[in-house]
Amino acid sequence: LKQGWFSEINGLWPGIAQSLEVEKILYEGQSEYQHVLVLQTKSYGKALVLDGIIQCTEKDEFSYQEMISFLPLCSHPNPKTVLIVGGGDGGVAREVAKFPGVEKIYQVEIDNKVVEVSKQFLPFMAKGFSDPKVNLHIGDGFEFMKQHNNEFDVIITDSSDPVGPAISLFQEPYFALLKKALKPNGIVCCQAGTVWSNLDQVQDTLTHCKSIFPKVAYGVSSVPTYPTGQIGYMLGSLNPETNFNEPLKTFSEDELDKMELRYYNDKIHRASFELPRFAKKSLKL
Ligand code: AAT
Repeated sequence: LKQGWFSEINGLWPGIAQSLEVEKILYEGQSEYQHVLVLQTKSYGKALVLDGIIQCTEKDEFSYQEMISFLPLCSHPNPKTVLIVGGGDGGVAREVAKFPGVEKIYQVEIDNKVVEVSKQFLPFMAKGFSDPKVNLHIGDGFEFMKQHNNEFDVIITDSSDPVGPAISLFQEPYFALLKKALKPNGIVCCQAGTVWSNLDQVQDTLTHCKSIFPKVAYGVSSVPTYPTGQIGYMLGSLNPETNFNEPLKTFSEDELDKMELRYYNDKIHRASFELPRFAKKSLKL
């Protein structure tokens, strides 16, 4: 930490780094898989950092966790069984548990240390784990997927960026395994990087997804503490009739308030798939 600032310096986004002023280091340690850091920041609350990359901050995590959950859930006619890959902080489990009709939530996270540290320092997200619908399994998402067939309506890959333990979750064999693990007409949604810093990566993920799923879409939402202030979501459906642009499930203002949604609504859902011209052209969407 240079003069009390954390900078997210990484080869995935060369020459540019987000910085957060740090008031206190709450936790620092090395797990079996990665370096784990929890910071008390000056303006964004608590922050979870893995291998030097910001995973979430208290102030803006809801944008990512709500969108990666509600974009696929609202695009599926009746999601009952959901799998989350990654998401060791518990934030996505917290969001999926809110969705009416979801009966069972399975989660596979590789690093138990992330779960423990989140339970201790980030309870506003880790509370997701205490929902009785959630069954957490510690293990590698890629290996887990090999053992499951025809089981899930929706699979959400809330994974770290394609370095370290998450590399396999961005390659084509993973998308083939996702298809196998889904029930008929199942839907997937994966963290997919942004068009400003990682257009090539988004293009690759899109190509993999397209080769497996008859219907795909790529949406974005704004998350100030992710590189370039946004994050993308790659969606795939086994049902060629799926129209990701038009949510099948919409909620009233009252329902959104009760579910404590602070980012997502049906208008944001539709808008998230509207891409700037340069991105639309290079992704051929
Ligand atoms: N919800 C917060 C955002 C994350 S967390 C990503 C999680 O994926 C981490 O807990 C990490 O331990 C887990 N993970 C990484 N690889 C695997 C794997 N192979 N199997 C299961 N879990 C895995 C994502 C932040 C995105 C950052 C954008 N720059």
